[in-house]
Amino acid sequence: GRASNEAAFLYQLFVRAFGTNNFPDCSNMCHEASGVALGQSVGVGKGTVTFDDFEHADAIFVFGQNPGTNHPRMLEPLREAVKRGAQVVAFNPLKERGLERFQHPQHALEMLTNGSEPLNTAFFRPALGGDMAAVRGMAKFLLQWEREAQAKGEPAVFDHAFIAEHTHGVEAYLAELDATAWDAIERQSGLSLTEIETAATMYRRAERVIMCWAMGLTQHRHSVPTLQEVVNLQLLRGNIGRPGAGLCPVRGHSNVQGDRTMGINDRPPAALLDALEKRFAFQVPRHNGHNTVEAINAMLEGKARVFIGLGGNFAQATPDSPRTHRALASCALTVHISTKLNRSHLTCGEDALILPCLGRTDVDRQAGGPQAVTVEDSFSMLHASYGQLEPLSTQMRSEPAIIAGMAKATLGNRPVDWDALIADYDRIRELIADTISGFAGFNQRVKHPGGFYLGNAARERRWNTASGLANFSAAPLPEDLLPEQVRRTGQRPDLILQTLRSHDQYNTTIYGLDDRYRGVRGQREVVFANEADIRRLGFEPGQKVDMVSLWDDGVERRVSGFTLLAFDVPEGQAAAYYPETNPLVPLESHGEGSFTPTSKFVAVRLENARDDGRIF
Ligand SMILES: Nc1nc2c(c(=O)[nH]1)N[C@H]1C(S)=C(S)[C@@H](COP(=O)(O)OP(=O)(O)OC[C@H]3O[C@@H](n4cnc5c(=O)[nH]c(N)nc54)[C@H](O)[C@@H]3O)O[C@H]1N2
Ligand SMILES: Nc1nc2c(c(=O)[nH]1)N[C@H]1C(S)=C(S)[C@@H](COP(=O)(O)OP(=O)(O)OC[C@H]3O[C@@H](n4cnc5c(=O)[nH]c(N)nc54)[C@H](O)[C@@H]3O)O[C@H]1N2
Ligand SMILES: [Mo]
Repeated sequence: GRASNEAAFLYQLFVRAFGTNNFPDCSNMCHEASGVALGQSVGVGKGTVTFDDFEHADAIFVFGQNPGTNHPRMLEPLREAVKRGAQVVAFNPLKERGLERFQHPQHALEMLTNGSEPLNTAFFRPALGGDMAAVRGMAKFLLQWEREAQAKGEPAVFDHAFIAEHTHGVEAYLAELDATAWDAIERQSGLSLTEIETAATMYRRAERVIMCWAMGLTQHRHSVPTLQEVVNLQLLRGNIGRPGAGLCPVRGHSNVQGDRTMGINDRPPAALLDALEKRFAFQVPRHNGHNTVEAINAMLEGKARVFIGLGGNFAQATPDSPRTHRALASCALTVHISTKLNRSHLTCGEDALILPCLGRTDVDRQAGGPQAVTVEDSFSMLHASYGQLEPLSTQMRSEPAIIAGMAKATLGNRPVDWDALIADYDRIRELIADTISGFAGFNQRVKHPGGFYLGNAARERRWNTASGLANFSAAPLPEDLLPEQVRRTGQRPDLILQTLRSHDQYNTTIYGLDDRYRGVRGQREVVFANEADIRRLGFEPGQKVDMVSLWDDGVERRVSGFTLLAFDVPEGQAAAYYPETNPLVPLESHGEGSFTPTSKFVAVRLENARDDGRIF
């Protein structure tokens, strides 16, 4: 997720020339559902807004995201929005500090800007996985109001011109809204109909709405239909492809989006493969490759014998940790190209290499002089940067140089002269310009101060979908949020656990043991739970417990010695930190159509802590 565009492009060229599309990637565990859902619904798997849109929005909805810790630069635009009277509406079971702050503005003025309305912010606390039902409920209210408006001859609630000109499938969707019962919506969302009506009112009265989301929406079994429901709601009022309105999946790693654009994709689009084949003299593999979950299975089954990690901490970030460690250890060769030592380096195949590489901030000197690399941000802006720091060692190489070296040793000077590309990265960017859509004139355009905008067809209301239109999706709500594999065991979970980040970590890199906004000091092996639940289950706050997850395969998945913290968590839910809780997530528990591990929905049982400490 952090590899530059240049490194990513060379990597996919090397791997495809070798003959596979096996690109398990951090986006498989992150925003994959966003890519799949938006691709089907609006024809581009990326956000449709730019930074400027935040200044023009009348309402910004923030679903399943903790910006105070994970996207602190977003707080300022949100604050500014509240200040000028726009609405900021959060959906999050936890009252995350960065979001809650908007509920209690420090200046009385901020509270009064929205005319006679006392508050222009709201906080809704859904059940884990309950957002699809909540958004469906909002759409159902809009439909009711639309019908009432029609009956009374009042102005329409829907944007009929937009729906007629730009969308497909509205009738089926409205029929699905009618078919969805209010009590199912209430039960599954974990919200009252009054709360959903309030949210729908806030949505309706805003002329321009941005919908933001992060892992709270993407790491569920039904994440793809959940995100498509968010799109449905936006389509009803034409909130895509207008200034101040649109869709905003808030990303993780600095170049996770660019890496995908460059072709790090286990399900590559045919257009990309065609372009590669046309430009380079080799037959590209056309079969799908392995995503993260499939890659772990392939290693376990002995079908994949070599693991190469371009960054990341595969052993820790992935689900079902003991199994994943076994998968890596069964390889003939494991290779890690890394800026920092991590746990994955100790999970070795028969042969194991650690190749330390330069970071983005290090000066990268090649035969043609110091080199710049480029990244793409969440708003599809392309930027170039030169490293400024002297590398720690003269023996470290850049990511592109390491990849080119491996490629040359494996394939010889095929399909390109690898050394020549490394001498001057402009030559890599020329190949990108030749093969990746939207990159014509890359070398010239990226010299522009501030970079350049890659463009986004959906933002211009051009829909690269099969129907040529923006598609309403008429998926039913899941019958039950609890997966079949848990129901089959006949056991009721004590709690539904979500795994999340503390303030002192960046994914698997733990900087400290504090979580300042949640008031945790000096510890990470904790479970946040509602005090009523803690007592109902026969425990006391502060007591240590084991968590065992429920699944139907007879495998015991357990973490030990976690301290119960009484916290403001909705009843029935719990939260604990990732990656320590990854042993609890079954490899088979993943999103339908996205394969993303269900890190935000793990059915668990609590037991008295075993005194043998951690088993893993
Ligand atoms: N400091 C720091 N910054 C980071 C990272 C980091 O580790 N540390 N990681 C980066 C990466 S790769 C990513 S992907 C992003 C992640 O950014 P986030 O998605 O903000 O990260 P999480 O900690 O997983 O938080 C998920 C949030 O969703 C809420 N949530 C969980 N389940 C549900 C649900 O079912 N419905 C709703 N509505 N909400 C739910 C949780 O309460 C929590 O607030 O952050 C990036 N930025
Ligand atoms: N249970 C649970 N599991 C999750 C999640 C969750 O919320 N819950 N979140 C998921 C998400 S959103 C993500 S994105 C993944 C993250 O999964 P990963 O991307 O695998 O994890 P990171 O901890 O970000 O990887 C950090 C390592 O990358 C290397 N590195 C850092 N910068 C560079 C660089 O510039 N170049 C190179 N070559 N190496 C570098 C360093 O060696 C560092 O140790 O985890 C996923 N796993
Ligand atoms: Mo991520």
